[in-house]
Amino acid sequence: MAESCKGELRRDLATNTARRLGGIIRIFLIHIRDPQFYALPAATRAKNGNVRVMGFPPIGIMSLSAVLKRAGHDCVMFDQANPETPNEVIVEEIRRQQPDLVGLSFLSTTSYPYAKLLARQIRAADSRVRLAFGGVFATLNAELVKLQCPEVNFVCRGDGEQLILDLLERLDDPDGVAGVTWEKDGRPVHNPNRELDRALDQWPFPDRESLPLDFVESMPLDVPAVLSMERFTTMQTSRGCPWPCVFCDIPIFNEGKWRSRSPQHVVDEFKHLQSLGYGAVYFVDDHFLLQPKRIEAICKGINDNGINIQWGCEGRVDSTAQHLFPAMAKAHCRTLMFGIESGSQKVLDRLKKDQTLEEVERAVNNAKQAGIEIVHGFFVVGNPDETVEDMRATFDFAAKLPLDTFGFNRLCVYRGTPLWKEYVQRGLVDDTMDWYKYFKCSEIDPTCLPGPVINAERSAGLRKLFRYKLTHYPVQTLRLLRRFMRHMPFRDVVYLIIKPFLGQKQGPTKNEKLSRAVEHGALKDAAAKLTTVPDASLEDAIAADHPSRAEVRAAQRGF
Ligand code: B12
Ligand code: SF4
Repeated sequence: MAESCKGELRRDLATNTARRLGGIIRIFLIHIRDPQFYALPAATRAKNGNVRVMGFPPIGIMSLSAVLKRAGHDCVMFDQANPETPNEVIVEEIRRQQPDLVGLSFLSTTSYPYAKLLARQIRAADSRVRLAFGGVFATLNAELVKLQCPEVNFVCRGDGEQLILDLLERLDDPDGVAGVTWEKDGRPVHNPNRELDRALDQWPFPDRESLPLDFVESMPLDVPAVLSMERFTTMQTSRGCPWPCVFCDIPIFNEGKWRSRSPQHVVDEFKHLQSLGYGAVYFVDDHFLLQPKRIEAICKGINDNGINIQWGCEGRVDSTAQHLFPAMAKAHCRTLMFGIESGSQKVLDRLKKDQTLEEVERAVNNAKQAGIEIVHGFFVVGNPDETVEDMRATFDFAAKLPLDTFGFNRLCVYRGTPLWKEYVQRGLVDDTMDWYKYFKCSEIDPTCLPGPVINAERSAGLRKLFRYKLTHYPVQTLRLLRRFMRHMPFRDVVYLIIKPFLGQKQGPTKNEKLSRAVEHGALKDAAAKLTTVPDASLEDAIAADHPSRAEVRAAQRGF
C-alpha cells in the first residue's frame, strides 16, 4: 500500500473512532435497481452539476434518510442509477467510512439478484459491517431471504421509518424489534410484525436533496407518468389498498389497510417542492382516489397556495371521487392512471378485480371530460382462463375508450399474492424452490394461452388499436404525438406508430430499446432468467448478462 493511502486510511480510522466516541451512528442506504428501469439522457448533467437520471427517484431510502437525519444520525445514500457509484465504489466507501449499518433497499423480484450480489461483495470486503435488506419483496419473503443470504444480518419487514430507528438502538441484539427477521445462535428468528402506523404525518418529507442526482420523467419510460421535462420527483400521500386482486401483493404488504397523510401535510410538501424548483410530481400511492374529502382538500390547498407543479396519480375506476376530477384538473393533475386490466368481464372476475366494464367506461370518460390531459390504462394479457376472444375483446374495448396512453403487459405471478397461493395448491409452483423466481403466468399455468399466441394477439391487437385511435380520435392522438415529439426524435415517433404494421422483421430503434413503450421481450426474459440463477454462479451470470445491459447503456448514452 502506498504511503499516501496508508495516511488516508489512518485519518479515516481516526475520524471513525471520534464519530463513534461522539455517539453518532452512520448509516449507508443503497437503492438497488434493475438497470432496465432507468436511463441517462444525453445531457447527463443538470445546471446544478447533478447527474440527470430519467426514472423515478428512490423514495424508499429518501424517506428513511430524512427520518435518520432528524434523529441526529449520519446517513449517506447511494442510488445505483448513478453511474459514478457502481458496486466497487460503494464497497470502497464502506471500507473507508465504516458505517454502523448498511441498508439495501429494493422493490421487487427482479432486483433481488443484484441485491444478493452486492450484499455478498460488501460482506467479502468487510466481515463486520451490519447489513439489512428492506422493501416489498424482502418483506414478503423475509425468512427465505434470510436463509438464502446468510451474509445479511437483518431482513426488515414493512414500513421502515420507526423500524430503522428501533433497530439502531439494538444492533447487537434485535430481540423485540418488531418487523425484523434475523438469526440467533444459528437459527432464524422472525420477530412479530410491527403494528401498522397510521400517524404518517409524524415523518419528515423525504430527503431529496442529498443524492447528487436530478430526476426527469418523460418518454422514453414505460410509465409516461407526467410526461414533462421538468425537474421530477415522486410523493407518497397514502399507503396500501384494501381490494383483493389475485395478482397483487399490496394488500398483503399493508395488511389490507389504506392509510393516508392529512391534506395539510401533503400541501405543505407541495409548497416545499415548489420552493426547491420541482415542476412535476407523481404519486406512488396504490389508490389515491379513495377518500373524496381528502382529495378535495388537497386540490383546494394546491390552488390556494399558488402551486403550479404538474402531478399524476393512480386509482381505481370505481372511485367515489369522480365528481372531483374537474377540481383535480384545475389543481394541475395532468395524468390519471387506471388499472383496467381487461376488456372481458369474465377475466376481470377471474382476477377478482371487483370492477365492471361499465365502471371502466364511466371513469375514463369522466376523467377526459374533466380535462385531465393524459388518461392511462394499465392492461394485462396472458391471464388464467383467458381465450383469444377475451384478448380481442380487450383490444376492442381499449380502442373505444378515450384513453391517451395504454400499456399491455404479460401477467406475472409473485409470491405472497392469492394467485401464487392458488398455483402452489395446484402444484404449478413450489413454494420453497420457486419463491424468488420471476414467472409469466403463461409459462406455468396451462389455463393461460401459450406465450407465442399471446404475443401474436397482442401485436395484432395493437395494430388495430392504433388504426382505430387515428381514425376515431385523430385530434387526441395527434396532440399526444406532438407531445411525444417534444421529447423523442421524429423518426422514432413515426416508427412507434408504424411498428405494429411492420411485423417482426424490424428490430427496435435506439429509443425503443430504452423506452419500453413496446415491451422489451428480450430484456424481460433476461431479467427473468437472472432470478433463477443459483447463487454460486450469480456473479458470473450478471457479468455474462452485461452485453444486453451494455447495449441499453450505450443506447442511453447516445440518447
Ligand atoms: C413506483 C414503483 C415502481 C417504479 C420504480 C421506482 C423506483 N424508484 O425504482 C417502476 C415503474 C420503475 C417500477 C417497476 C417495477 N415494479 Co414496481 N412499484 C412501484 C410502487 C407503485 C411504489 C414503490 C414506492 O415508491 N413506494 C414508496 C416507498 C416509500 O416505499 P418502499 O420503497 O416500499 O420503502 C418503504 C419500506 O419498504 C421500507 N424499506 C424499503 N427499503 C428498506 C431498507 C431498509 C434497510 C429498511 C429498514 C426498510 C426499507 O421503508 C420504506 C418507508 O416505509 C410499488 C407498489 C408499492 N406500494 O410498493 C410497485 C411494486 C414494488 N412494483 C412491482 C413490480 C412487480 C415491478 C416490476 C417488476 C414491474 C414489471 N413487470 O416490469 C418492475 C421492477 C422494478 C425493479 N426491479 O426495480 C411490485 C413488486 C412485487 C414483487 N413481489 O416483486 C409492486 C409491489 C407492485 C404490485 N402491486 O405488485 N415500480
Ligand atoms: S386495486 Fe390495484 S393496488 Fe388494489 S389490490 Fe387491486 S391491483 Fe392492487
